[in-house]
Amino acid sequence: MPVKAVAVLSGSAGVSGVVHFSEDDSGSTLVTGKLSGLKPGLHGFHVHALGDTTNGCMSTGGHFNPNGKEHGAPEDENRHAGDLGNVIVGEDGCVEINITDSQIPLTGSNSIVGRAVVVHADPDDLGKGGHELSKTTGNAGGRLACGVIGLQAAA
Ligand SMILES: [Cu+2]
Ligand SMILES: [Zn+2]
Repeated sequence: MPVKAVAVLSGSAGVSGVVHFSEDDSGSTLVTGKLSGLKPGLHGFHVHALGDTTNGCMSTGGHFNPNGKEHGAPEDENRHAGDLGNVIVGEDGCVEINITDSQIPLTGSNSIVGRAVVVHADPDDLGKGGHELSKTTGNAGGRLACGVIGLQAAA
């Protein structure tokens, strides 16, 4: 039976969404869902280390990084486990998410359950922007919305 999880995102300025996670037999996790209320274009999209929203998205910590790596692109060897790159928002302010990633399991010691998913104000430069924040956050700007990743009943 696949393990499933869900995060309900909320935040400032009417940004919201629901993101679903499903781990397959190979250990990869399928990430699907929809976000709305965003400015068209690229927005950084990450799993952050903590499921703590007591101070809004600010208290979700840094990017989930169990292996002590630098910030990077999803396809990079040297990346945080939580680095899911960018979502590309359309003119209607919405984006349908469809990502498969091997570093965000829902089981085991590196499980992302109980952590948070965050969407940012700006594009993630994937570690290559040359900014002082490129190697830690991708210089993706403010945290517009976030949600804690919680277990969901298996289908
Ligand atoms: Cu982030
Ligand atoms: Zn990162």
